[in-house]
Amino acid sequence: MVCQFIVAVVNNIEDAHELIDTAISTCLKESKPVYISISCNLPGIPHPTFSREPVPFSLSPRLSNKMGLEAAVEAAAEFLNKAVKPVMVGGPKLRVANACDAFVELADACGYPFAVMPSAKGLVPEHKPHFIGTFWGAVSTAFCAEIVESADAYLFAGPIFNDYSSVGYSLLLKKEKAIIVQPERVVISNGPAFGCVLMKDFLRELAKRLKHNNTAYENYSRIFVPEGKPVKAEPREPLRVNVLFKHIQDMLSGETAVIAETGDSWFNCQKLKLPKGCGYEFQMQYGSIGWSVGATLGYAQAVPEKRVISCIGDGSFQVTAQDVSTMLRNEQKTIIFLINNGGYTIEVEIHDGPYNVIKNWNYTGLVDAIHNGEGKCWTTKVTCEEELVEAIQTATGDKKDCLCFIEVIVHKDDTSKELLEWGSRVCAANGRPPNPQ
Ligand SMILES: Cc1ncc(C[n+]2csc(CCOP(=O)(O)OP(=O)(O)O)c2C)c(N)n1
Ligand SMILES: *[C@@H]1O[C@H](CO)[C@@H](O)[C@H](O)[C@H]1NC(C)=O
Ligand SMILES: *[C@@H]1O[C@H](CO)[C@@H](O)[C@H](O)[C@H]1NC(C)=O
Ligand SMILES: *[C@@H]1O[C@H](CO)[C@@H](O)[C@H](O)[C@H]1NC(C)=O
Ligand SMILES: [Mg+2]
Repeated sequence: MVCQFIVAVVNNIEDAHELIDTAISTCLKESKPVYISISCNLPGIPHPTFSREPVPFSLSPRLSNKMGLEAAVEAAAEFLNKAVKPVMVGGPKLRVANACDAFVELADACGYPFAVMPSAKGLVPEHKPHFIGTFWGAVSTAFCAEIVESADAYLFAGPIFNDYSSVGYSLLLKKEKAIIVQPERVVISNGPAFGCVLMKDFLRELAKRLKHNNTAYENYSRIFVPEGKPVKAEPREPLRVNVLFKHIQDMLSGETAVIAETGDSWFNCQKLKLPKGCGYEFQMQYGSIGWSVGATLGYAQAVPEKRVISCIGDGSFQVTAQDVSTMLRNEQKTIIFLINNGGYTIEVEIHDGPYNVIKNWNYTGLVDAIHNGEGKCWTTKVTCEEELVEAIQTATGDKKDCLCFIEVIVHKDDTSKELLEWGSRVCAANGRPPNPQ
């Protein structure tokens, strides 16, 4: 059992050095967060365990067990090389396993079509011809679930199957058909498991051993029909969400990054096609609303060369709105689309009740008040496509050096079709009878 993060509590100067070094090396080795708590009266005290000059620090790299790796690759190659139409699916743990590149190299080498689980969007390039979109059961990209679920073998790299990613436990997958690759473990066809095998090493070695097989991709190409376009809006017709996202799609490039908040934005942003180099972040494991405002602040600070485009629902924004203040203080030039549908629409589709309606705020008024004449900020409200187009032109033109906050007013029941389907299935799973004791 590997814990999710470690906490170092430094209460004595004597063990400070060891606790801090252990925490930092764990952070680097595991690619996981660590928390270091230090009593406030300790930092000023000199202590001989801290040398004046920094001592060079190096970490021994993690290594796969050679025999285990060989056995796992052998078994996986045998299993996949006899499959008729194999596919690959990337999961969110590709990131902590530092295996995103190895995953793509394997996909390139074997010719299998590849997809991502929703929480892995952004970890692999989408402009590759063999990329077939998001595998998310009944709410997958069109033609993706059909190809994955009908395959006779699939390799999942770093998946997390939970109620949300499995659409209320409704995926049609069979363990017998799967190779599940976790950061340090490989399980083949619900049978042999190989431990101490690093995902990155496994995928790289497997790439050398797989026969090229593009049957599933050819099948996909034969049946593929491009998706429809939103119905054209009438002049000054109230703005529809599908029209909004058509315009957001057109803003994306290698110089942008998308941050998607929990809510209907999960589904609308998931459908965006990311051009080469376009960043993408969202958070499905906990789905904590309000996450995106802080994530927007952090991303813009860490990656100043990209313009962040954030899609945030009104309900979520109310949780962490004050982070806009720090964005302005740090002169960030993010574009925030505040999608005001008057409530917790995603929750309405899971379980409706009067508590899903929230107090309406004057969101642009709030941001203007935070701005208070200090820093570069531009806000506007849009209610139709004409106003949206003008706002986007301004945000990417005259106001490209400003934080641009665009409040988009839409109907409370204007949702993606994916949310309706996903909500019904999650609702059914949430309402299932408890297991007998
Ligand atoms: C911290 C936290 N509180 C409550 C929830 C439950 N919850 C999930 S989505 C949601 C509403 C999101 O509303 P909004 O941001 O307006 O999105 P949309 O209307 O587009 O669905 C709530 C309350 C949660 N996920 N996290
Ligand atoms: C895929 O693999 C199957 C099983 O080995 C084989 O019959 C088929 O010809 C391969 N297809 C392609 C296009 O390589
Ligand atoms: C895809 O190709 C394989 C091999 O030719 C075939 O068995 C299968 O039925 C085809 N069609 C689909 C939709 O999978
Ligand atoms: C909302 O705030 C804007 C911008 O600060 C302001 O112009 C507008 O009058 C406010 N709306 C209402 C209804 O008070
Ligand atoms: Mg909302």
